[in-house]
Amino acid sequence: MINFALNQIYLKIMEHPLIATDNYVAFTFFIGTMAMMAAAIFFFFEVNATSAKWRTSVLVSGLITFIAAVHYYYMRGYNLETGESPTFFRYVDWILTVPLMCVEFYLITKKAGAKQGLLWKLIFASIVMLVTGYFGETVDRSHSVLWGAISGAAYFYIVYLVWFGEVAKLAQNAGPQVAKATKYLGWFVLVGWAVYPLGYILGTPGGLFGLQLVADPKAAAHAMDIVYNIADAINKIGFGLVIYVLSRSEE
Ligand SMILES: *C/C=C(C)/C=C/C=C(C)/C=C/C1=C(C)CCCC1(C)C
Repeated sequence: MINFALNQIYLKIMEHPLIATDNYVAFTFFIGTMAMMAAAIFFFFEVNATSAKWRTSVLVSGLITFIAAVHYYYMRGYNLETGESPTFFRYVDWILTVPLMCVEFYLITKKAGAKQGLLWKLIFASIVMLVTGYFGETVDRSHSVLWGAISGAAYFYIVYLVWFGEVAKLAQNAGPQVAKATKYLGWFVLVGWAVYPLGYILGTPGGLFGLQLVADPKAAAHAMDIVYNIADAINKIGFGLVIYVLSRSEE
């Protein structure tokens, strides 16, 4: 059954044009697809062996990587066939997966009394961050600095909640294991997620504040895709693994 499914996936992948060995963009899309698929399968299979207390958290880790795997599979083909950045589908992926990553903060601090209000704050901030970022990257490129700044403010609000705000305080009361996991997740948000604004700057024509990092717009778009692809794999799988370790560290 699984063998058959994997075979079908393999055949589907092989329908697409071959990846040239120097095509790093398509290559990172390919590796991204595989990594996300493997991670999703791992988390899904582990759900049953997880104590009831953490089951939803591990399931959400599986959903995050599964949603990403489907998008990466699509983006890989899109990029190979058109040579373009699949910006729209990248943002569709983010708008589904980033709020789910925020849900993880709520789930692990719920036992310490996290209220639904916190969940909505995190989800709302992540949606503002992504929608304004999308505007700056596509619809209204001439104001990409302004949109980037609004998006950045929403991003820092999430960082604030996780490091100093409600999430941090609740995590302290939820026991040492949850506190430790929240610290690790906090580092992902602070450092891992900061890579995206960097990609945004790399991809913005003319760069930011007159700082032109990559002159050729095509090369800039490629650089942005590679940066986003590597960051996605590290952030989504890493996030899931922190949750997984937490689920195994407490009885
Ligand atoms: C799995 C995908 C993740 C964790 C994506 C996260 C994306 C961001 C943190 C994006 C942030 C942005 C800014 C802070 C400013 C410029 C626009 C964005 C959307 C790239």
